[in-house]
Amino acid sequence: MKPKDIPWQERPENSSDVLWRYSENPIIQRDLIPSSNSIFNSAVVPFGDGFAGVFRCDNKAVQMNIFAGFSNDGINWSINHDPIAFESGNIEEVHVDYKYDPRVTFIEDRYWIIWCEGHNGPTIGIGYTFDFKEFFQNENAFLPFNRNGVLFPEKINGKYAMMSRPSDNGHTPFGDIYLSYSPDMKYWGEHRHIMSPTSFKDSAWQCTKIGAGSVPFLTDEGWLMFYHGVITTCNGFRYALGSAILDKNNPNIVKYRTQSYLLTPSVLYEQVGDVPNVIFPCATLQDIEKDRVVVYYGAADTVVAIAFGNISEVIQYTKENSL
Ligand code: BMA
Repeated sequence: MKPKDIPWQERPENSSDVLWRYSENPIIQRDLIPSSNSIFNSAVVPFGDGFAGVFRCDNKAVQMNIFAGFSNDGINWSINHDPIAFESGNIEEVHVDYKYDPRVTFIEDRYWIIWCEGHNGPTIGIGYTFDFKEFFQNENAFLPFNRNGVLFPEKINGKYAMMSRPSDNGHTPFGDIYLSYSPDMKYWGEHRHIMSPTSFKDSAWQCTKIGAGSVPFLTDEGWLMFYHGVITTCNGFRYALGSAILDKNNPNIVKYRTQSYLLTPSVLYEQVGDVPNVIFPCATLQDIEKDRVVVYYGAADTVVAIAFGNISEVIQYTKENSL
């Protein structure tokens, strides 16, 4: 696909941060559609002459669901007022209690949507669309409990590859990132461990649990992805963002992984909201030729924000500050 003009703003002169926030954040406010209590943890992709996305909008009864949206510039979004209605894909009957935290990955001819799906507890739901008008749902990938399903944008060694984070039925106080393969987006296996939380001593911001975040993209060093790491504080969890580079052919091999976070909740819209102190990356847009990446993240479980970086600097930082 031809790269679009992705959103961009130069790094502020007084900043030496590897990722820097957009000055007009948040780009999506909690009440962008009439029904919404909050809009956060959402995914975007290039689509047509602009961009499309799948957005987590919790309604005013605080029911979690996913909605399609569109944008010409990646910053100003219009989100459908009704949630995505899925037809049957490779499953007879679609039964879902709730849907949240979508990611979107384009492979071959279609956009795959992966989300956290309520099915006697959270697990990984799978759907696809060709046009963001009609949507089809497939069999769930895994048994409950699981979260943070992120599909790679290319088949690896001939198979679809997806990261996930086995969990519990509550606010999971543990969690490693795993990799699973599928020949057909229906049957998943060949499960491999990718990475664990760190020790408190080594890197405390990611010592409780970690989860895959944005869809990885290929660089000269391997797959670059942004993930979330969680610390348990005396006031609960705090979610920050780090980066990792995974081996191109065997992405269960972690080549580099940041000891320091790249972003931690430190501005008001990340620190204050329905759940304070959360940065939760779910997508990037990248322009490889211009060496630019934009990270889309949910802030404080309430709004959507973006941050910018130069891909080469993120790679260099990840290599030089790796655990
Ligand atoms: C996780 C998920 C995310 C949420 C985060 C912080 O368990 O539910 O959707 O952003 O907690 O509340």
